[in-house]
Amino acid sequence: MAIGNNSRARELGSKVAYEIYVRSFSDSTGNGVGDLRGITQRLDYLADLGVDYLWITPFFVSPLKDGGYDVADYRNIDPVFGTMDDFDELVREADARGIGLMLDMVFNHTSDQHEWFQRARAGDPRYQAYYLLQDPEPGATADDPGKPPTNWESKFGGNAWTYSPEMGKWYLHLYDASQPDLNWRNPEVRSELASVLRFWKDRGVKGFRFDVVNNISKPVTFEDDLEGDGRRFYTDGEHVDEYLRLLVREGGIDGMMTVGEMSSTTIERCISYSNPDNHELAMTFSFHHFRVDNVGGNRWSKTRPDIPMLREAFRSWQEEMTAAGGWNALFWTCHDQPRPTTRFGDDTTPESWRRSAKLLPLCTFLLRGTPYIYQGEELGMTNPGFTSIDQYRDVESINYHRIMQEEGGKSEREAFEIIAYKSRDNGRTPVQWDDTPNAGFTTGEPWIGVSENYTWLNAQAEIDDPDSVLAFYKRLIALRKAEEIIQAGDVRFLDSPSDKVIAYERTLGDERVVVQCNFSGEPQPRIALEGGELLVSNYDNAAEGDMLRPWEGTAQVWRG
Ligand code: ISL
Repeated sequence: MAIGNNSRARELGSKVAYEIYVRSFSDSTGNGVGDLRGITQRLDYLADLGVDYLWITPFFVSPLKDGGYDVADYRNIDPVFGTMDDFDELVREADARGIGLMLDMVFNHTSDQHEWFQRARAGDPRYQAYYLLQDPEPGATADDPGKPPTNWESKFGGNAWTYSPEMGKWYLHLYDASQPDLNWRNPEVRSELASVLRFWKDRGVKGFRFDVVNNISKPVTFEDDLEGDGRRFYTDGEHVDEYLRLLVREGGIDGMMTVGEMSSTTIERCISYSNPDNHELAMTFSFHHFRVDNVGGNRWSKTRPDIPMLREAFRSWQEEMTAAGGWNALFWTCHDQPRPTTRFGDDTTPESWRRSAKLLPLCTFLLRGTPYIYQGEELGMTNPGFTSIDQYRDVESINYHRIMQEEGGKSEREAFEIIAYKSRDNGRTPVQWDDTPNAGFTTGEPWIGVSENYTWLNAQAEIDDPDSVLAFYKRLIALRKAEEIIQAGDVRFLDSPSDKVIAYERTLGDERVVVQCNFSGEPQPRIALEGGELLVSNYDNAAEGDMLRPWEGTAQVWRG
C-alpha cells in the first residue's frame, strides 16, 4: 500500500455520507417543496441508517432555475426551504445524533440574480470584474450582437455566451444563461468565497461539497474549440490546485470533510486534488462510471451499461488513486443521474429489483474510499416511468428533449425515451416515505410527480422487513465501520471470469477479502476459492459450485 497514511484511510474510510436533494426529501410545510425542517424531522431515520455526514444540496436564496445551483445569496436561506433558525436547529439536532452537515458550495458561478451580477449589469466596473465578460464585435446592437466570443457550448445546451445589452458585453456561462461564471483570477472573488466558507463553518457545518470546482480556472484569452465543446479549455485549468489551496487555507477548512465534484477530469488531476500533502480536498467525485451507457460517447442515448467498461472505470480509479495517495468518493448516483436500480440493475421484476438493488452497494461499499448514498437509493427507488415531457421540470432535460429533435434528427418519442432513461429528474422524484398520498413526502402538491410504485416501495415498508434493501444498506454500513480492511486495505482488481462479473480483492496484513459481483440476471462463472468465510452476500447463503446466481454479490474473507 503506497499511501503511507493508514490513519487517514481509517478515518475517511470508516465514514458514510448521505446526499439530500432538499427539494425532494421531506416537506414540513405542505407547499410541495422539501425543506430544512423536513430534514430535521427525518434525522432519526438517518441516524438509524448509520450515516455520518449529510451533504445537503443548495438551500440558499435562489430563483431555482437550476434547483438551487443558481445561488443569489450565499449567506441566506431561501424562504421556500426555511429560515436560519431552522438551519441552526438542524445543526443542533444532527450534532446530537453524531451527524455532521456538509454544505454545497456553488462557486463556479452565481445566479444572475446575485447582487454581484446585478451590480455588474448596472455598469459597476468593480462587479463586472467578478465575471467573465467579453466585448462584442464592432457594430453590435441589442438586437444583433453578432457572433459570440467563442463556439463553446453550455452544458445545458446552446452557446456558452449570452449577450447583455445593459453591459454591452457577452458573459460566459458554462451552465444556464442565468448562471454567469465567476472570474477566479480576481482576488476579491476568491476572498469573498472563502469568507462564505467561514460563515457556514462558524454556524457548525462540518464539511463542504464543491460544485464543478475543477472548472473554476479559465484561460486568459478565449478561443474557439475546433475539436470539441470547449471543455478542454476550462476543465482542470491551470490554477485549480492553487485556487483550491487558497480557498482551503483562507476558509479555514483544511482537514475537514470536503469533496470536490470534478467534471470530465482525469485520475492524475484528482490525485493532486485529494492527496493530503497538497492541502486541497479530502476526496473527489468523478464520473467515468457514468459513461458506460453512452452510445458513441453521447450521453443522450439509451443502452444497457457495458460491464467491462464499468469494471475498467472502477479498476483504474481504485488502483491508481490508491497508488498515489488520492482518495475516492464511492457512489452510484446523485441528484444529476437516473436511479441506479433501473440503470445498472433490473427493476422489471420484484426479485431482480431486490437482488440488484442490493448488489450495487455491495459492489461499491467494499471498495476503498468513502461511500455516498443518494436519498432513496437505500430503498432501491427506481426511475418513475413518467410518460410525458410535461412531467419533467429540469432545465437540462427540457432543453435536450428539444435539441435531440431539432438537431439530432430524433422523433419526439425517441427523444422522450432517452429522457425517460437518462434525465436528472428520474432521481429527483420525492423520497417514498410511506404508502399515504404523495408517499408521505408532502401534504400538498409535490413540485414534481411521485413514482407510482410508492404504494409498496417505501421506507415504512422496509424498516420492518429484515430482508429489505434498507436493511441491507444498514448491514453494509455497519460492516464498513467494523472492518479495518474495508476502510484502509489495499485494493486490486481480479481477472473477471465473465464479462458480466466484476471481482476485486482487498488486503490488509494477512487478511484478505474477495468480492465478486454478477451484473446480470443469468448465472455467471465465479472465481472458486478455497476456504474463507462468507462476509456478506445478497443471497441467504454462500454461493456453491462455480457459478454466481442472478445478480449475486458475495464477499469472502480470510483472516490470516
Ligand atoms: O448534470 C449533469 C448531467 O446531467 C452534469 O453535466 C452536471 O451538470 C455536472 O455534473 C455538474 O453538476 C453540478 O453543477 C450544475 C448543477 O446543475 C448540478 O445539479 C450540479 O450537481 C451547475 O451548478
